[in-house]
Amino acid sequence: MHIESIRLLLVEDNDLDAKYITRVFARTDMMQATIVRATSLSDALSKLEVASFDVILLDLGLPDSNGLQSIREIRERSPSTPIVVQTGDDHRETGFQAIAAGAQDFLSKNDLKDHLLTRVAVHAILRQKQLIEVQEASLRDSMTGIANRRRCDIEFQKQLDIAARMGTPFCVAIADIDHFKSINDCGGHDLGDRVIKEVAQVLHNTCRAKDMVARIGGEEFALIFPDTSIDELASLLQMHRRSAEQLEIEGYDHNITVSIGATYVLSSDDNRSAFSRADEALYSAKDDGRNQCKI
Ligand code: GH3
Ligand code: MG
Ligand code: MG
Ligand code: MG
Ligand code: MG
Repeated sequence: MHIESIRLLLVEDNDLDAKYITRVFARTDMMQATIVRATSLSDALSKLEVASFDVILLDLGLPDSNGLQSIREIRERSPSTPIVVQTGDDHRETGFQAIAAGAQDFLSKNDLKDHLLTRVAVHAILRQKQLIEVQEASLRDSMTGIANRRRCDIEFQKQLDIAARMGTPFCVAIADIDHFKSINDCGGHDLGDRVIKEVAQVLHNTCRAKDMVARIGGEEFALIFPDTSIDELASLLQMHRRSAEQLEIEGYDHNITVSIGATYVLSSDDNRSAFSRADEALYSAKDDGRNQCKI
């Protein structure tokens, strides 16, 4: 069974309550909770300053703050960490006021025994998922859905390290759609966008599992070929070039072609030097008439 691991900030001034809650989490095998306890609002705020948590379990009666003010101050410091409030009595009214003030959920003292674990876990896990989604979106090109430049930079560095460590060969390339301006001129920006999406998809489908294609500019794509020798490279490039050439775009009767420039990555290279060599090769492919690959 996969055990979720969560980080909980327990804001509770009462030692007995804190001990009870800590014990409930220690006894479950449903999740692995790392609990950091704060005994006052100011303590909680300074802990939030230096660490991040998946969820905050907040007692509303604290020595330096009472009631909803604690929620507002925590929200200001940490706008998106979920807060589960413990209401001192089972008054729903306090709970709903807490939610209006910025909390996600509330538990009364009477609820703790049955619901503490699940409610805290649900909020923590949803938060973790949300963070993963945000992170993934930040590495994806929103128009085409493939990797973006940032993801490409990260992947390049990762593959450079692997190549250095394992002594494996490593190549990169840049593909650029030929005469793209005339596609835009002929069918408008919408057609242009459609072509970019189709080319992105076809390059993506042509990649082997270990390869990566990223959109790094308007109609420019970077390709990363890990563990690939210069001999293998030429045929991979041709496969990519042909896959674009074979595309059929509805409402556009001309061939779509790409030019590709590629290079072998040296251990002394960085991102910039490797891709600028690929770019030089790309220029030379354009100069020689386009729809071709150069190394
Ligand atoms: P070449 O064969 O030399 O590459 O010629 P080209 O016409 O493709 O020239 P270039 O690469 O300079 O043209 C890129 C054009 O792509 C310029 C810009 O107007 C257009 N463009 C950039 N981003 C987008 C986009 O997201 N959507 C559309 N439709 N057009 C874009
Ligand atoms: Mg309490
Ligand atoms: Mg208290
Ligand atoms: Mg172009
Ligand atoms: Mg271009």
